[in-house]
Amino acid sequence: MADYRFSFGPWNIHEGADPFGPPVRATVEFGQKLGLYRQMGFEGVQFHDDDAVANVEEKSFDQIQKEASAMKKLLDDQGLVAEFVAPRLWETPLGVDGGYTANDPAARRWAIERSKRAIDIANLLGTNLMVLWLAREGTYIRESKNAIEAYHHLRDALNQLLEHSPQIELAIEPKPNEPMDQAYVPTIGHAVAMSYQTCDPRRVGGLIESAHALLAGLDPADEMGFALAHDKLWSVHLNDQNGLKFDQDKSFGSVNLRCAFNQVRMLELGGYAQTGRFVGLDVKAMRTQKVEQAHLHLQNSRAVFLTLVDKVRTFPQEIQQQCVADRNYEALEMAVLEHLLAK
Ligand code: GLO
Ligand code: MG
Repeated sequence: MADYRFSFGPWNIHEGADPFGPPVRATVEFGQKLGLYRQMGFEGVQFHDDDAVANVEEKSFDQIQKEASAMKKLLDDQGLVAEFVAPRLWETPLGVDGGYTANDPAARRWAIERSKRAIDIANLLGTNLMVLWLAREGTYIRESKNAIEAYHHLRDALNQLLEHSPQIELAIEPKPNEPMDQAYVPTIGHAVAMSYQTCDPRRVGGLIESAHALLAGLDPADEMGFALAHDKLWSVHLNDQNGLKFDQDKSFGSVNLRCAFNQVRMLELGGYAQTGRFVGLDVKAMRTQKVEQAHLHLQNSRAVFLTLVDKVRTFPQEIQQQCVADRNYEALEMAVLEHLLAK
């Protein structure tokens, strides 16, 4: 049976700042973070464009090429690979009203140009995957944009990115809110529908984050099932979320083990490990954590995932089939709970 491959991004080991307080931990240098990957059983590095090339907007193409190639060498030396590159469109002042869906045409042009550079970086890092978390594509008040036009702008942007590089694959990471009041493309259903509107639907898919699905009031396992049914689950950001509040990025399984079990079950049913795609963990350490232990949440999330793989594989098939045949879902539920509770 194929092994799962794990990934995370450098932002998943952070200094503990939140909207109400400054950093509380020293910065772990990038090189030190890279050293932790293999040690903790991770092989894939997720990048924002400016994680790979700092201040990317100020650099010439030559400079970008030089720095991205140097990053590729760093990865090679550590036996790591880049899983994806994501354009970080949400920090630049020009993107204050969104990028691809901004009302200002200059902002839309900027977003597309920056994303093309991110694709170039992905090519140089040796990955075909670009993730689009559409952070500021949406509205604070509905009257500020025309959603019909916005979705058309988004389709046009996706087309331009697909045309920029023949091998790039775009995985949209849906999220229903935060930082926006209402985000465009809030669910994987929206992302898949968007893919079919583009010039090359085979190269547009999705990344599902557990917390984002929960914030939309949806079950992450069923969101994954929808994407898998369309052959469009190209990455996951596993984590957990305690109710409808800010995006918490809690450790995988830490709030709802059964929900985590079902996400793993879905990946198993979909043969995800065999695709060679990564299990990404988009988790954050609590603000209270000391710097020396500010990576435990990643290690713990991976360990919970692997334990749940074992739980899925050892769930007695005959009981499951018998209960389904008898339509005895009460018995099935008890069997699941006993299996999860057993040592
Ligand atoms: C925020 C997102 C964010 C993205 C990352 C990659 O809610 O989950 O962490 O996954 O920027 O694009
Ligand atoms: Mg994410």
